Amino acid sequence: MAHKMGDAGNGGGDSHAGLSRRSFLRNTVVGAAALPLATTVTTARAQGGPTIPVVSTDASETWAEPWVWRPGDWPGQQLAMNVVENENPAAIVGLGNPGDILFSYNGATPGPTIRMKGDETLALRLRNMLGRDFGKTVVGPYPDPGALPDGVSADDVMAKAEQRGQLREDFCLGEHTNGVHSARDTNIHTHGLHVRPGRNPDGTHSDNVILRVINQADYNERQAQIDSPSCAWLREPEQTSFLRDDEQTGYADYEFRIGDVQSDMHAAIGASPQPHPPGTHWYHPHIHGATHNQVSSGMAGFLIIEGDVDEAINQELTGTRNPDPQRKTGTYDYIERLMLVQRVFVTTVDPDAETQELKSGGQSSQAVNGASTPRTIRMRPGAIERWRVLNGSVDGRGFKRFMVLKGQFDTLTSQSGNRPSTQLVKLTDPSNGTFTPVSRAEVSADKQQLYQLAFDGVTLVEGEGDDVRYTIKDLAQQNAGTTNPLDWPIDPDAPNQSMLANFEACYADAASVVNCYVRPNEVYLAPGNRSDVFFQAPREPGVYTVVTRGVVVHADNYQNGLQNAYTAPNLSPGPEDIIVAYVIVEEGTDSGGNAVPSIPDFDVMSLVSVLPPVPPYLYPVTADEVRVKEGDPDGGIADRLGQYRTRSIAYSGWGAADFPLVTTLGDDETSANFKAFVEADQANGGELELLRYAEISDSPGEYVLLSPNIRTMAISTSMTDAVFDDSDPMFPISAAMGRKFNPTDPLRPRMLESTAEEWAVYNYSISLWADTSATPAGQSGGHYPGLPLTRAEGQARFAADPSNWRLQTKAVDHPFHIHQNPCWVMRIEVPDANGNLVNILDKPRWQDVIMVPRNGGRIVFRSRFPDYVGTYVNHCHILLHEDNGMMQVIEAVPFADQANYEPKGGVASADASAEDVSAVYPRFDQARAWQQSMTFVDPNHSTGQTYPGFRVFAPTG
Ligand SMILES: [Cu+2]
Repeated sequence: MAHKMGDAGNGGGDSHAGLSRRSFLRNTVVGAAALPLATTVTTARAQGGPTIPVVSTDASETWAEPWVWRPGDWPGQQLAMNVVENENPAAIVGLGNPGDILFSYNGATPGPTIRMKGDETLALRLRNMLGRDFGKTVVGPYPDPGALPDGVSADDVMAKAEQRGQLREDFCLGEHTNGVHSARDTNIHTHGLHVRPGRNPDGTHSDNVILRVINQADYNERQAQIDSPSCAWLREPEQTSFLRDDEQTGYADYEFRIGDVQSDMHAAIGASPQPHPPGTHWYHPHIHGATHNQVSSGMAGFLIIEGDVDEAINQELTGTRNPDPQRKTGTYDYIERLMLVQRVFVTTVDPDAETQELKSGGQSSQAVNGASTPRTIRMRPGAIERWRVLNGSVDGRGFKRFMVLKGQFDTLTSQSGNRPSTQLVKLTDPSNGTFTPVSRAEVSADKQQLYQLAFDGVTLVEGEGDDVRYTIKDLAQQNAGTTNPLDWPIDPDAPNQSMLANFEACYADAASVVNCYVRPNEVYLAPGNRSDVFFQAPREPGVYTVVTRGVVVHADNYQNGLQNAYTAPNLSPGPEDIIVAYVIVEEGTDSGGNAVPSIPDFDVMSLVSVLPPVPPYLYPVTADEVRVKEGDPDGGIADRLGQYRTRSIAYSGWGAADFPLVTTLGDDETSANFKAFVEADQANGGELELLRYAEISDSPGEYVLLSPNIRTMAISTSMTDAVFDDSDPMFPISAAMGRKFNPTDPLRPRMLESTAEEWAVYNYSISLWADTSATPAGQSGGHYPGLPLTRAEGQARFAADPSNWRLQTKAVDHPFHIHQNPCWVMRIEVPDANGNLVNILDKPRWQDVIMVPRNGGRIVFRSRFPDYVGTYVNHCHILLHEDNGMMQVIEAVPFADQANYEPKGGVASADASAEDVSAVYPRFDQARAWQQSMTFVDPNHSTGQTYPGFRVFAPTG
């Protein structure tokens, strides 16, 4: 199976008339930071120069969506989902001819759109038609090859791993391996569906994300190479086949049976089954180790459940309950459009391959429905469209703000260090094609009105008690009348400095935090989020631009870049904006060229009155439901009656590039423990030498702790036992320690079926600050001893010494995603500069992906666990974090004594103070968060690997 990397660089997709956009950009703004606002960019057709295309209002509509599969149209038939690899990626013809995709469903991206009713069954056969996997993956406590100090080479580390039998070939690896591996295994997950996890009673697969469908070539390889160290498990006497229990070769049959939601409740009251609520969901591979690579290569598609909400809206706007959703129908030209936005479109996806040629390194770009050039939509003034928007981005920079802007905008890409950044430019003189860079405030002023119908596939719900109803949100009213500190004016003589000041102003107080995150007429979408919005074409004809703007407060990268810009002025990374579509608004004509009557006025908010009743399944989860009551299955267990079922877990850890430096030097307790750890190890033969720490080349006998090959991201299963075991300074294991994915984790959360729980999820990935002027003994690359300071303290030190102090170890907001059951989210709490938590959620709502803010941020939600028992997962939807082990198995259990929630005397609420919520769910301080992020258990290694394996304490100073 050969994949030609040589073709990767010339992928199409970006071509406009004349030079490609990319080459234009390279020629124009390489090395530039934000363009000075006075600069204009002209199409310069007259000079024969490169161009930005001007959208003509005469242009015809080019909007395109994948083909549609409706199970109801094909009774008894399976949808064929063939996972194929492109032998010659440059030749692939996807919907938008996106370039060099490597893997796809049926040869195109996105995959087919599935539209089904809430009581139907989706049957599909997933075939893995990929070739043999080339990958070799290090399993064990090895350092990241890209973050080694002087004197240690990646080859040394790999040789050591090979010698110890820990450089494994992917065809024998399984789901227990955390890290990037097995690019050519696959499976499928229905993101957002309330459906049975695992298998159906008849053995077909339902939403089974533990299943691994391996390809025939790898299966053959296992038989041919059974003596390989990688396949030791195959030689165990009890192993009777070439497959693990959770593996299948070649294909798998799935049946997603989504009717009969809340079956227990309906059986109990003698009511008839209830269909799955209608909504915008999606499907994508969920194969641990390769999820990031497969989803980012375009393996994703819409999964739309249709039902009463849609029929009511259709009836009102088109006069018929079931029009073709892809055709303009009725007085208002009503149509649905599907928008799959992906920030990164990875074109080559086998990074663990043996040769550089097969590794990642080809071009990547953004894509909308698989197309990397924006397409056009035509609307008549007053027309109403429903857009189902999916943020299918997979990475830490995939947080997006969806909006529609008046005018034609385009993006200019510049190269900042090794990462591209983009800046919006606006067409300011159509007569000569002049585009002008625009400030953030100017962009905000061009935003058009949007109405939000649903989030994460659930129609918005409001009210309480007996008065619960569906609603629509007028996004013009969302935090209206405020300004975003990020939009404040920029000093043209010191743009980076004043942008940094604006950034810091976001965290000054509670109101500033809210004003930065919650903006009128836009929808904040973390990777994996969906939102349904109505857009009503303005009365003013012209070109409008649908954009997803990058979120700069999602991580420390932007702040860090602005700080660096003090000493290297051209390195300010910009946000990343994606042009989703151009909307040409113009009155229409008939085939004879005569004007047709204008569309009459319609108040979109009036649709609220036609929305159907809310099914009990989507009623807000009350505190009373969370409380253990008499007659409940767990009511008879000692000390449970009257208590609330609660749970608190924490996401934590850092990327390898940001790992703080830890050495045996110094006289703090960590250094002493580290020293003792090394000596004990050496006394046992020094087995771990080079694996996760290395001798400092100019200081024999002293050691530096290396960043691990897999990211340190992990999840703790309980905060109850929130202290390290002090009895053993070497291996402090506790439930509060971060744990990497283990499909049979004995400490997994267990929820009692048909009850509700309240969860608090913390993010203890924290920013670390360092004096980067000194090169500490044991220095390794850009790694410094990082101090866990509050944002205010770090900023004060930076202000006092901007040449040297930096936010050096960067943290990120983790998008928490849970399968099977949506969450009634009550709080999303962002820490201000002093660490005080600010709830940015104006009203509770249903979600299945929830951004958990870094630096000790918190979300609080309640969830019901009806209908299904069995294991499923929660995980970070930055999918590389997931592949690296930031995933946790959870289980809905049928018997009360199996549940392991934490009974508490109180719960949180949407309007309680953050302090009151913290009294229920105690927070870690920064020093404890540092410990949490530094220490995790990886059960994939036979010993139950702990990292780093000795007690660690945050540095102070
Ligand atoms: Cu994450």
